[in-house]
Amino acid sequence: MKLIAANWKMNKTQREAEEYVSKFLPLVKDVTKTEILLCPPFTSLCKVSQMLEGSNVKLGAQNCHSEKKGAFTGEISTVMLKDLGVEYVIVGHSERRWIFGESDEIIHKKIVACLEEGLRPILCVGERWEDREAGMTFKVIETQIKLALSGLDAFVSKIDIAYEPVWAIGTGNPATPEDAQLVHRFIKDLVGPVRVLYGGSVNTSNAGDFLRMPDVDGLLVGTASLDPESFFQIIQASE
Ligand code: G2H
Repeated sequence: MKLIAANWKMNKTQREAEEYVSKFLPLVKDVTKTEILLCPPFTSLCKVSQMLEGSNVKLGAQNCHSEKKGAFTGEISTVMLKDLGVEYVIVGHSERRWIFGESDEIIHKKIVACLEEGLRPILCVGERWEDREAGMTFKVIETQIKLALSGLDAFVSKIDIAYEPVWAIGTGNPATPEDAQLVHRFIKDLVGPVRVLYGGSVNTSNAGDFLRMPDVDGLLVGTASLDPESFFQIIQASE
């Protein structure tokens, strides 16, 4: 089944999240062929989790720490996320890699922590513009995946991968569906049968074009997921 995921990033107060979910759930109630995921900020997880109970929409977190508990001020563990009803965790988003300095080693540990807790990681990978210009796209993707999934071959069915070219994120300048298709195929040839989502400036106009590609198994949507009507339209493109 295709997965259409909303990454709200650092947006929406608890009240705004509540308003969103109240509008969103009636819109998507008849969606049956697509898995729907909302990833609000940590501060709204509890409220959104309560509202999603018994619905066809799943809950995800945008990050986690790799340890289960302890002296890690400001961090949130997979145990805590599981306790809130979280099922998915976005791991290694390029904003975590490039703004917060997350290494492939840290990302690997987070993936292991998710799997240990029965949470489904969405591993994000993607090249920067300079990598693409240097013809390094596939090499960068391969390195990121090999390091993140080192020793985890047996768990590939419990992981999703999101291809998010860094230059396409929040820029209004998406990859072409054909470029995405090439990278998605490469990822599957490398990893085996894995669900691969595309992310990076997905909107209501281009979602269908991505989803028509044979190896695009879903979308990770940022900006266009902040409005419930727009996100619903993107989901409809997958139905
Ligand atoms: C990529 C994406 C969501 P946007 O980061 O993960 O954001 O759709 O705003 O480019």
